[in-house]
Amino acid sequence: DFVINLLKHPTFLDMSYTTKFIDTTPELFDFKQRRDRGTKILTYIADITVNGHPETAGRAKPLAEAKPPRVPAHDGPVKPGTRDLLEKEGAKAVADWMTAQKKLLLTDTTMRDGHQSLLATRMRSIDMIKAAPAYASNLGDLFSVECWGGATFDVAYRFLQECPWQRLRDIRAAMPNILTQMLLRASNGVGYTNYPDNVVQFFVRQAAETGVDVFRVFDSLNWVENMRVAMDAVIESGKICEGTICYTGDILDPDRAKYDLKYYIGMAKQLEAAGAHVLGLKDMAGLLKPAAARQLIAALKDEVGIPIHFHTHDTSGIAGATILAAADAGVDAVDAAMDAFSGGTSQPCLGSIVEALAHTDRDTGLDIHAIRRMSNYWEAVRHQYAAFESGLEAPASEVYLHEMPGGQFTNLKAQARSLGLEERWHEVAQAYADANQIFGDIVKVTPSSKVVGDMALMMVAQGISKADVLDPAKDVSFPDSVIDMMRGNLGQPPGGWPEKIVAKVLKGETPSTERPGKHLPPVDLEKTRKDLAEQLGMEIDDEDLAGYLMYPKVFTDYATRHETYGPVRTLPTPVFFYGMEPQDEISAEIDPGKTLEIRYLTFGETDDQGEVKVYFELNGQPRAVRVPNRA
Ligand code: BTN
Ligand code: 3PY
Ligand code: ZN
Repeated sequence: DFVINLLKHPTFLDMSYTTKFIDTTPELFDFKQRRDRGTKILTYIADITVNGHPETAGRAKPLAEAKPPRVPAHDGPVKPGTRDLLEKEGAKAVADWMTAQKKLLLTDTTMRDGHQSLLATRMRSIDMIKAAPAYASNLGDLFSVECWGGATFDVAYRFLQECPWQRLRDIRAAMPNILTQMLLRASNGVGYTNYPDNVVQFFVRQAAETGVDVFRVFDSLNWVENMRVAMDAVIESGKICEGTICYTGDILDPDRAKYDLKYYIGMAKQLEAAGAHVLGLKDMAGLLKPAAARQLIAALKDEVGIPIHFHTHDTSGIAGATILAAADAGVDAVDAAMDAFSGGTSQPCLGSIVEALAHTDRDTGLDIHAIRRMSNYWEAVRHQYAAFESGLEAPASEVYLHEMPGGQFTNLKAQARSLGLEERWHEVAQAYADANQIFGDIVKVTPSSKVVGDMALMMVAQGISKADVLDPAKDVSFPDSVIDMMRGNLGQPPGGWPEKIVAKVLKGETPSTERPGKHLPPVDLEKTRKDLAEQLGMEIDDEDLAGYLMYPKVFTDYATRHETYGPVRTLPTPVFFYGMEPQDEISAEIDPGKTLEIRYLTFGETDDQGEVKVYFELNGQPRAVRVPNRA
């Protein structure tokens, strides 16, 4: 390629060529377009093998004797499931069917919240797509599989170098009978900020088309006004709209009267009136206690006509009891994670819920053997991600103090570590609770939880107390995310933002109290597509465009790296994170039916350019690639 570029170059053609020319004309090396995918993938493996993966450096390693994940046998027939009902009879029919079931319905969250809450969202698509056919054959009685949205979207592009849309499309194709489910942050899409209405609509339409069946839609301040655009878009797409309440506080505690039973019933009615097919109850931190669940679920069942789907986290260790209380009180569906991805900051244990309800009138009807076999697969998968374990070592009642979402917990702990505050974690927890009170006691879930986390870290790092923050005479410089939230850019919490803190943060600037999307001008989608296509020199389809609209820089960085490294999503997880050992051989299916057989041989000396030559066999042919030695 280099030679061809050189020969075709005008300078060479007109004979003004000198050797210096090669050094001063970097575009000669611009043969990315022409490099085949095999070479690109070898370049990636070579780089990781020589230099290591930056994200696993210095972290725990999978045990050498760990067994590779084996997908359970799945040669039985794929029985019609909830997805078939949606396709044939529509969203309302699914909701009515849910209400009519005596059994407790179950959603498996392993492919989304499970790994988001335990492994910093790092599970790769290949590990999910391999499992999907076994779900289709063996676990066709699940209500749904949560496998998309939340933090998984940007982590896929940003850290895993893969396309989240392709993940969704492949899971959908391999698991045609079970509803796929996503978590959508309403006007915040799958990002951390409010987007213009037409961006939210475009994103929802595309997600529905690529393969999402159930959209769990929530707002990070429980502001229904800010959920309508997303909810309407879901309803219009024909998919299932799960309008969702985020649970915070404690309905049994008279000191937390802001979020009492009346508050939740009021919100549930608003969501039902807004057209939700299902009512989601999202307890993102795991704060709903068993006795409170009994009251809340019973009251909601009395007051709304749509089925209720409950989601919680087991940070406290007591979430299983809450699930059973909710089941007793008549909840229609609950979320759980496969055993190996359950507990702690994740969801409670799916297999144990199935066992606990067996032979009762809420018997789930799920096959416990199939669950155990599936969980054995997930157990082996989890071992491959040892570098991302960030463990809560034991249940923690401290969650009732700080109220951090399970999905944020490990992330905030990592941020605290990077600021040198890991030893002071309990102070961070207290500061998080204080920051919540400073903002008037708000719902804390992405993105509002991130703002509270930023504030808490700032307070601990700088030794600033809640009293300091509230003292008008004391100068405090606030994190940007706090300023943004006080401006009204995430929306309004119940009762509005406390005036004093708004005045202090904004120094007299007037905040907005209107729906942020009302004032964001629509994005010119076709112009954006055209500009991006020019910038990247590639075609931009609707999925790419939707990804770019959510995360412009994350998307363009991904696309640029993709040009260099190719379809690395097809690599086995250990190779993706650790490279290969001499004589290792792997296969990577880069297209259906097109498989690369890759054997790694060795690498050479580092040359005076700081590069090493790395030797492989690709489909039996010797191949070498050069990569920089940064090790
Ligand atoms: C929350 O803030 O409530 C959830 C946060 C989840 C953040 C994920 S974790 C990995 C990745 N890295 C980030 O900085 N954000 C996402
Ligand atoms: C997310 O938005 O990613 C969450 O998991 C919130 O709980
Ligand atoms: Zn969750």
